[in-house]
Amino acid sequence: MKKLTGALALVTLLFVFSASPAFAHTHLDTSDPEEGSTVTEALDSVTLYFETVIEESAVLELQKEDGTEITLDNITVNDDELSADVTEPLENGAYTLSWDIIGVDGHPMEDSLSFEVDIEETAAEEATEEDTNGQEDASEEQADENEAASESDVQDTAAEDSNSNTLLITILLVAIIAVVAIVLLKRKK
Ligand SMILES: [Cu+2]
Repeated sequence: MKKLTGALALVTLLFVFSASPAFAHTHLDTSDPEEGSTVTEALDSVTLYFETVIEESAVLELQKEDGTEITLDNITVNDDELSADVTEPLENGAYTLSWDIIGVDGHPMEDSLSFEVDIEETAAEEATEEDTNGQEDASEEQADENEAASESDVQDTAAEDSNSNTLLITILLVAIIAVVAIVLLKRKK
């Protein structure tokens, strides 16, 4: 009887560990800009990072607080990322970025986040000056951006790897505990 109870407990444990992460809805993980943040430099793109891969058919919309729709160009799905270019300069104010995606489990998920744009006028003037400095600066900036982008990709991949490692280790631990428990129960007889 004791043996049966122990075995049942182990099966339950295994089930709980294996079932929880894989079958959840796909929520937003992080974003750029983040929910509730204040953007102080010209915003030229928005990116949403989801918990899982999403389907290509994603919808992404940007709205100013007064309801004005801001045109988003080049809306792109890349595995768990949904991004778009913001081609017109954003006036200072509050914005809502909303999405309608289909997650890895086939469920549609609709949500939104808010952020504020607050760019100082001097910053805007500096940006204009930079533009007149010619193409060299622009290409340097582009190179920096590319570098930053690939660095964050590497970090994302590393984070995913460590997540799945944690899960594997957990399963392994539970399996070891199961074996030890079974051996102990057999000895007690
Ligand atoms: Cu779901």
